[in-house]
Amino acid sequence: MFGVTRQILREHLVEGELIAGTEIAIRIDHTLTQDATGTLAYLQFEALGLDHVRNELALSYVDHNMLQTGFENADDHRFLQSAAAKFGVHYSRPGNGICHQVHLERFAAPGKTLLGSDSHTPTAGGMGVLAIGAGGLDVAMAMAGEPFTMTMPQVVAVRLIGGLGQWVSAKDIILELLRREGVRGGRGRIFEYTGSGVEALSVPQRATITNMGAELGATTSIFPSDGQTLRYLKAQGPELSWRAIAAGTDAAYDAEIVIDLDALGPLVAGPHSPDNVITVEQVAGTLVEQVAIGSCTNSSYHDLAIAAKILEGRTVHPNVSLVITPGSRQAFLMAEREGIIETFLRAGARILESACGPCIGMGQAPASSSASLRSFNRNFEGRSGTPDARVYLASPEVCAASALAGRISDPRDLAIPYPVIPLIPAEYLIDDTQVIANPPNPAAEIVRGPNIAPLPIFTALPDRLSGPLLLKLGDDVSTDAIMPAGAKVLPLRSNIPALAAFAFATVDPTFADRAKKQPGSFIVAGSNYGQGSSREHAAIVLRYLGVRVVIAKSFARIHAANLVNFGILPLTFTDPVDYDHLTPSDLLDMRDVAAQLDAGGPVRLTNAVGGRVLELRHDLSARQREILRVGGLLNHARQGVLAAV
Ligand code: MIC
Ligand code: SF4
Repeated sequence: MFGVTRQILREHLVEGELIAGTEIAIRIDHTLTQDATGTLAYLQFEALGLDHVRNELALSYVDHNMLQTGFENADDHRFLQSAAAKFGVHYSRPGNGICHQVHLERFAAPGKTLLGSDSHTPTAGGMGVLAIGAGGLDVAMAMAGEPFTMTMPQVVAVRLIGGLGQWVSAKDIILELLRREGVRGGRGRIFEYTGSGVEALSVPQRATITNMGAELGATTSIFPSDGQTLRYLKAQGPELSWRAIAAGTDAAYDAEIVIDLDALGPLVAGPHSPDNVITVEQVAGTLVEQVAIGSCTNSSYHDLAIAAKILEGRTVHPNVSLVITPGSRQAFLMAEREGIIETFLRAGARILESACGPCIGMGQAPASSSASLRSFNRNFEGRSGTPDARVYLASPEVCAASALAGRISDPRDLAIPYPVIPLIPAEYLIDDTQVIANPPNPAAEIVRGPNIAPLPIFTALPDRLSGPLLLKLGDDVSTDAIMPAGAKVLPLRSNIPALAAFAFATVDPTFADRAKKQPGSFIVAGSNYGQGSSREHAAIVLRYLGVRVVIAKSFARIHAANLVNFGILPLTFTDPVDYDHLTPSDLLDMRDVAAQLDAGGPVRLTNAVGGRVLELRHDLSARQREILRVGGLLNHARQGVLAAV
């Protein structure tokens, strides 16, 4: 018998063998897009020339671009709604909730594969779904019925033993894993949760853990489908389908990590990385001016209920702005029905709509150089919208306790008994009216406003790449640094020429101009380049600005795939010393590009300044080399596989 991961992969395997490190292709059942990545995904789907989606269930959620300070976001929503109506995609309307939360509640089904154009797609792993984040173009290909290709990861068993104590939550389990493994610890790995400690965890708790597996850089994270899954699905409505998926007792894994839940206490991730994890005691007393409860990590009905219980009958500290974002309309409606919203309001909280909101810098940027404590999953520098804000991440319990005190506080010090709230209610409130289930309608018109710019056309890879080294970066550069989001930039996601002006804006405001003037340029980075978001914009804009090669010590999985998809060559150092020798004034030259890549050996580049020869590596498959050769996946798909359709 196999583990849960391998069972689902075997059922969906189209090509290859389940041997870690080799290329496999799997059939994708469900797809998910959100608006900030969805506009490009549907433009790309349209460019493939198909009139309807081919996969079992395709969903388009609107949750990121919700501040409508100009026409742009409203135009995007209209475009998405009309594209969904044409292609036969379910459309979850703005206000219905964060994609991962709504998906878990209403559409996730154990044993399915899900590909989503958002890095937190693995949230559905809490329900026994093999759920993977990818760039929008990969999702467009899955909607076209194409299998998804990836390198088979190692499967790591995370054995949970014991049980969570009072005031300790699922967030603390994943923060503990981040503390141990770091933001690079999940690269090339899938985390499969096993052990007796799994049984007591509800589906929403499991989803908090699989959601933040993205911060480890993992391909995905998954729980078995068991009695807890059945309970959750029953509470979500009788029509939802359940099947048991358990790991065999003799299931083999590539590695094992054991976490003793009894030994855990409340944890906090400090600025500016989700793996900068310390105990709440270590950071208690830090003044906070903002506390935010929400995001796809911790905004379930239970998360809201427990925070409300802590706040009940009290008022938040006068120096704290407490903002609450219920993860979905379902959670919002239930919180309203049960008086939870009233408790929040009476405590002085500000209630936002069900959307990503502050998590992606769409409003609620904290005050200058202040600290914000959030139940979210990412705290990269500047992501909140305030460059010098310090963002801490913790459970809803720690957040609520801290909002009362005005300082980061240990909820165990609250002079109240631990609130007894069922982990899931007997019945969730079901109302699917805000999801439009579209049958395909090829005659429908796609509506485009001026913000929907045509896709840039990319040319084939030349046989000689030479150009300046434009930027030298350090380790763990996130896609938030490459292509910032936030209220000003996010509305331009469907307009690559306009968006490109903001590439690396917070790192080097001169970058976009310099790049445009010097096409054929190179970028150099340290380890884990491109961690975080799945936004393919971080690759497209660079390609649009003329960047042809990124040389890094290592790459984050989704971003490396996105670079290839848009015709940028990702190379890695064989000798890390070469990284130290490169400087931003260098001129790099690579000859016989295709032949060098095909040869499989070291890839040689000359630095025209000083004449040093660099020996680099690539781990591109034959398919990826072909994609690069023709200038990207869209060109490849149009010329090849889909041409016959
Ligand atoms: C994020 O959390 O960074 C986002 C915004 O959800 C992204 C997607 C995007 O950039 O649109 C993600 O995680 O993939
Ligand atoms: Fe939205 Fe934040 Fe979740 Fe990304 S991490 S999907 S921005 S709530």
